[in-house]
Amino acid sequence: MPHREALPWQPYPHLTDSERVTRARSFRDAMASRRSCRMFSEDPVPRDVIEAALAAAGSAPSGANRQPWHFSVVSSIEAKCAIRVAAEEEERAFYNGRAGSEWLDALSPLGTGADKPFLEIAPWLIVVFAQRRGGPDPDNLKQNYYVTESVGIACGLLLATLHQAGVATLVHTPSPMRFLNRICRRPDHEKPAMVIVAGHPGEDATIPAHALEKKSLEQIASWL
Ligand code: IYR
Repeated sequence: MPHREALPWQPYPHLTDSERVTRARSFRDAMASRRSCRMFSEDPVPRDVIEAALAAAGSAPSGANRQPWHFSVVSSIEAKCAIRVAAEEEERAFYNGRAGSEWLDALSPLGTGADKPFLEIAPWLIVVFAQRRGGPDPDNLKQNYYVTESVGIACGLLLATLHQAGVATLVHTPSPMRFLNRICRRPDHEKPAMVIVAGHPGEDATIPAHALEKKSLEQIASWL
């Protein structure tokens, strides 16, 4: 029989509806000020901040509670440099044609290109791996479920926590990114999902105006 003990629901702190609205709006406003940062400084961010953000990510709901994620936290200059070199090689192929013109047109308002100095400059790179299979016995790994969705939710919580802590982030997705398994020494059944770059913005940091164009509530939601 599976382990199926049930514990009483632990009530959330009591709030009035008006307090709920206030708190929801305040979190909305905090998150609305998050911007993707592409120019970082070398200024350090305490490891305790990263640990707390990873713990928040690890609290995410996941398919069958399998928690199908692994976070390789990179701060050594050697590993950051190896990631930069390998990522830029893929990005050069991407921007020199592999992406296709429609994709490159979509990216042009962001002003991105193949050079990724931030991969070496920012103090932390969190390489997120999605575990297609997992479990306690490495010789008998079990299928995981809704892996992409679960990892996406965990990464959202990670980004939200870092933003709350006043740390700038970028979701970086070199394509293809299998080289990350080699550098981070992760097994083949783990698929790299994204690199979350974390640090403080550089003095030269800018935001593409395009990034401020957010869809309205009417555009993103319908009520039935
Ligand atoms: N991986 C590339 C391209 C890129 C793709 C998307 I979709 C973006 O939103 C941003 C960039 C890069 O990092 O430049």
